[in-house]
Amino acid sequence: MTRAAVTRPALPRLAAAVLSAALSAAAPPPLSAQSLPRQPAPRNATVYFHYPLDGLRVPERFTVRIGLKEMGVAPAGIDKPNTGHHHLLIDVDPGPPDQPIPADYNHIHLGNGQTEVVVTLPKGTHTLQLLLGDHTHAPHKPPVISQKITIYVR
Ligand SMILES: [Cu+2]
Repeated sequence: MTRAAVTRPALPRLAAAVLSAALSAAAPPPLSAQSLPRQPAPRNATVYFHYPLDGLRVPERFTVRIGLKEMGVAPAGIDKPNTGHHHLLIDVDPGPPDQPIPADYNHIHLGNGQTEVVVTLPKGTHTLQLLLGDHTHAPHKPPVISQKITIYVR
C-alpha cells in the first residue's frame, strides 16, 4: 500500500537496467554510435562534491565546486589519456554508460574544463550527481561518477 510509493522512483532505473540487459543479450553488437570506444579510467579515480555536501540547504543560486582525484581535467574534444570534463546531473539518473551524456537542463557539460559551475534551481528538494566524460562526452570505463546527493533549495 504505502510501499508502492516507496518503490515507484526506482522503476525507471530498473526499466533501464532491464533494457540494457536485453540489448546486450541481443546477438550482434551494435555498430553505430551505440557502442562508442570507451576511454579507460584508473580504478581509484574519484569525482566528488566540494560543495554542496549531501543534505545541505542552499540558496536558489549557488556554486557547485567539484573535486577529482587520480585523473585530470581537459576541455571537451581533447583526447588525452586519464582526463575528462565534468558533467553535473540534476534531478536525473545517469544513462547507460556506453552512451554519450545528453546535453539538456538535467545534464550540464563543463566543456571548457571548469571545476565549478553556478546553478540556479527552484525551491525544493533536488538531487545532484557528478559524472566525468571523455573527449566525446562518453563516460569512462569504469564510469567515474560521484555519490548522488540531495540538497534543499530554500
Ligand atoms: Cu560533455
